[in-house]
Amino acid sequence: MFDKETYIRRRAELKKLVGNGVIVLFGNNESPYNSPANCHAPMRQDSTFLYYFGQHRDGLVGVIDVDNDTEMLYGDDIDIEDIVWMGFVDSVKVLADAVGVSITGPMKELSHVCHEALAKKRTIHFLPPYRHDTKIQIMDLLGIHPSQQKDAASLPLIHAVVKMRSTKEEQEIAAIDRACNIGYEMHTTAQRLTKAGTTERYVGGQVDGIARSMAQDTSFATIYTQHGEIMHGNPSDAILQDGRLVICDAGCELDDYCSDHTRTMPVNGQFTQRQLEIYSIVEACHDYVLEVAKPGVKYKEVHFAVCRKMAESLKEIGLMKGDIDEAIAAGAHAMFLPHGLGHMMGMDVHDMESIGQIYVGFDDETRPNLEQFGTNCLRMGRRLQEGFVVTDEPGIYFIPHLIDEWKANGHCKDFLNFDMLETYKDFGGIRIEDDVLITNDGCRFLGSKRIPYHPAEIEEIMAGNK
Ligand SMILES: [Mn+2]
Repeated sequence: MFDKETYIRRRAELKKLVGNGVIVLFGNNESPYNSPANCHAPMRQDSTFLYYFGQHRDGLVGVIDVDNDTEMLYGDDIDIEDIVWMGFVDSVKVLADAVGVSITGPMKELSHVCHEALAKKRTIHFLPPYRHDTKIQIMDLLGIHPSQQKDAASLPLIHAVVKMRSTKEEQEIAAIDRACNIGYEMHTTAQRLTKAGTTERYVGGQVDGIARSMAQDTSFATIYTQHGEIMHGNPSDAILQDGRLVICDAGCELDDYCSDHTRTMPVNGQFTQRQLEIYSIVEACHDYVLEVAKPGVKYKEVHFAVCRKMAESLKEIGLMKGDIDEAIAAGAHAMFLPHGLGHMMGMDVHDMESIGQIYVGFDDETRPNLEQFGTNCLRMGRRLQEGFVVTDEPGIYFIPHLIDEWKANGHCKDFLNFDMLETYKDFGGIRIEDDVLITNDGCRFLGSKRIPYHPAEIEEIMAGNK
């Protein structure tokens, strides 16, 4: 949590941007796992609530009355039974004071505030909810059915929050740098434990353990799999096999900020020539982003510059053919790279995704392409600005079902060598991912420690894995 002034300043700025009405920001509640008392731990607070109200306790709602220039924090104080089971928790008044809010009240007062505002036909701004308990809360408070809440969410509030959270403050960048250094510990642990005979689940669990012991938690469900061609392949009971590649895509949350890195390594610690050939293309694409990403450039353009570079290299080794510009226009590269180059990152690993990707990654000038396979997965397309944090995560995957489907219907047959693709069906996939800060004249990787990703470095750190 930052100092009181941070939250006071942010709420003042939000008031200016939204202009009028009543802003209601819902904190999260505990999330039951398999019974009301057995909840996911640690509790995950809503990021936007944290951004403006800083407090981690469950059951809080922040209200900013723009017209009357007042700010309130609502929540019920805990009772002695809660204290017996969970220990003492500061009163809502104390929590509010720590973030510069002077008016507090129990939850029933919030419903009076909402009903009064509704009766006076004032605008009540809220963000699209993503948890079902919050949807019920909004229905009770504002009378809007959950199926209509996404459409009823406030566009002025959405735009204001996205504008503010997209540009990271110095103290936020410092937090992400620290989170990335824990990411270094997570990934080098995976690199040291990966060897034939152990299981995906074992290594994945150790990686999670680092996040939980050195940070708050993982920032998403860890991906650690020999089936790198499955984008979100979580660890299974599969035994690591000599000769295969394994992808590790994992990050942590530390001081409420995320890391998100991916590394790909050979199970036995030594790349084969065939693996190295594909790996070197992904590595060059990953590094190329450092040369082209800077303020004023659209991230969509960076994505396509990477796709072009990748396609040229794939043509050199015979997997692609024909005119590269035509191949990219037809979407042939999505056979290998079916996702976007990256996404915003910050308090959420896919920053602000719950608010709506269309508002986070796109704007009036840069619209998404929802028609073309692969291109429709871009999460970030708009012009970069100083202070943005995005991921740089190119990959090359060989997805057997996709190869079969495109081969059967002849999709992009002028640009793909299906006979050669047939021989790569057992290859898996490769992705390399780092987190990038856009600076005033270019960009830099976040985190002071680089997780090994050049082939010689990976082979070196894995040399002792016996
Ligand atoms: Mn990512």
